[in-house]
Amino acid sequence: MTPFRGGNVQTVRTSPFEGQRPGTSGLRKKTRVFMHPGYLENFVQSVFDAVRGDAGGDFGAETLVVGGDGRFYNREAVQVIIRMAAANGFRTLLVGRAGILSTPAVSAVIRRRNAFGGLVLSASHNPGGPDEDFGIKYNTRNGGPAPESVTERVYAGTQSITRYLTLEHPDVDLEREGSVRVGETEVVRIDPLEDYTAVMEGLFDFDALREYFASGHRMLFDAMSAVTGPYATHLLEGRLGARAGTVLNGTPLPDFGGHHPDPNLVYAAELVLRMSGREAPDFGAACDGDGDRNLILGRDFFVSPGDSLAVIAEHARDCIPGYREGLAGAARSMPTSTAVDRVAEGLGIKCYETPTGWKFFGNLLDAGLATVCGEESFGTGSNHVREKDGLWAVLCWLSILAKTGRSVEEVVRDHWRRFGRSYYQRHDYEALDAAAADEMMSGVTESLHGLAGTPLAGSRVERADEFGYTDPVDGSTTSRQGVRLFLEDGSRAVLRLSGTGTAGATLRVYLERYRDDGGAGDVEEVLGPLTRGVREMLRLRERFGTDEPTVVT
Ligand code: G16
Repeated sequence: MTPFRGGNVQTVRTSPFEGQRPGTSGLRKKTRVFMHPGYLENFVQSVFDAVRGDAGGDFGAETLVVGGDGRFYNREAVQVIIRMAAANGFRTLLVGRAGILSTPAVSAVIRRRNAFGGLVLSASHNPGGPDEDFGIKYNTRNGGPAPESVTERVYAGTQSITRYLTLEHPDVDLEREGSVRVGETEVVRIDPLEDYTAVMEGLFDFDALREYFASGHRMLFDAMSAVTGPYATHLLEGRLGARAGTVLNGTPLPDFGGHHPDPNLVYAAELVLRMSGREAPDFGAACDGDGDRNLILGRDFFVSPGDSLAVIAEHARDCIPGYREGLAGAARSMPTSTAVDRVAEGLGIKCYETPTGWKFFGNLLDAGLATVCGEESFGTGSNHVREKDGLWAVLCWLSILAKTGRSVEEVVRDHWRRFGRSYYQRHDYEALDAAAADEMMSGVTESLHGLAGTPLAGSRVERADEFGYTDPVDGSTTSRQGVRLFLEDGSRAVLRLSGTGTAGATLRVYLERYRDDGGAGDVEEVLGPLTRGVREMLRLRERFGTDEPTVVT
């Protein structure tokens, strides 16, 4: 088999690097690790080798999509990939102009243009820069992140790689749109906004949203100096007529302006401040580095991701034309609040519970079992693409506000009155000593069988287990996806180690307590006993010197 065409293909000898196993969402490392000669090349070649069989042994009829969130090293990585994709024999390469494509836009391009797959260059919400983070992820033909069966093949490849293929070719000018030839491959630099905008137009009533802004409503959208800047400016200010200045930090910068492009209450503090007070706009939102996460705010009001998912599911059919047929089902990751479960029950549809990682929604969406899905990590999406989609969530909320005539806070309070409220928080303990964190998790896991009946947080543990998942579509199984403690009073605590960090270990503690009280309680108070109980049980202060989390969301 000779999978490559073209005359000047070079076969470069290489040897494996440690630690190229993709995590929750692709390979994420410090940028300097990626800049090490051969590091990116080894991974990309391992992806191509892992999926060449799915193309019938030859990429000669296939299209690959490439784009990233514009962070430091994005452009250089795109040039490396162009040469390697050409050497590996792809017929066509679709590259976002300036190397830019948001993560949901990559998914939209793959699906609309019937591509074989795509490479997304991003470390998502992690900071960017030479001393910060970089990442790469492979998406398959359905537009979604590769399932574990593929990522494990990629990893195996990285462990035995001996060569990668590239071409001698000067850098392609990424600033222009249009076609150029690299070897025998046609490289097409596309408008990063076109496919994504078309997908949004197919779902939302742009006239109704224009009317919302025309009638004087104001919003602020914080692009966090990351990839959604151009998308939001085009859609919100350009197409929907939101006033100029609606989009804050709208120019993608290689270091995100030195900020952490993670749309939560800590890192989007500037937006949170501007959304406070009686003069604040009606609606506030932010997206992360690569545009798949979202933060939703009202005036002096934060919508937790679990509530946002539940509210979108509740109103989709009545407020958004793309869902007027109703939802086939809903899905959430296991640690996500159970608020959406109650909406699903009310709608008479099924709600699936998956492991953390958007890739686990792919089969449910492909099989038509779920229409909307979401995660506590500020991710919401639907079957329109196979990634979570930050601006989609923003347009969902705008549609709900426009159609109901209610404020963000009113919409959420109505929801709590109808369904009750899942009081919810996630506590992150970042940059812990990895060995100590592993030891703690192993200890907890070993003690699970003896926990039932023990007192915790003024209640008692009813049952404790480690979450495992069997995919209802292909029967694949995934184990060790987090420890769950269910209390007799209906509260729940979940513990897991993050799969997206790049330094040490990050412990995530997810706390939830459901109350059918109209939502009037204070979240800190309602969760206080559970918070203290879990910290004591884990002996966090003793192990790590503090039991105060780095970030609370
Ligand atoms: C990724 C995944 C999400 C996951 C999140 C957090 O998001 O796509 O599915 O919920 O990481 O994962 P962890 O808790 O393992 O750190 P993103 O936005 O970083 O691509």
